[in-house]
Amino acid sequence: MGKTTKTKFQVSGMSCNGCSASIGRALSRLDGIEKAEADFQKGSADVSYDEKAITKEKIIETIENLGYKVEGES
Ligand SMILES: [Cu+2]
Repeated sequence: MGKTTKTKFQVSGMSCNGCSASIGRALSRLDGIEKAEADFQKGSADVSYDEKAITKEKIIETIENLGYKVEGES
């Protein structure tokens, strides 16, 4: 087991709870994701993941493949 990294991604393009739920669902399905929660009002997605099992690039790609845009992280 690697250590858990927690990143908050700034995501634009979410307009309702359905959007944030679909991001959370898609990320949760990936190996290496421990927890993924998006919030459309804040325009953010909090993701806890194992850096050895999944890359940040893969997380960003997954969000963007759904049609949203990752603007940054904090
Ligand atoms: Cu929506």
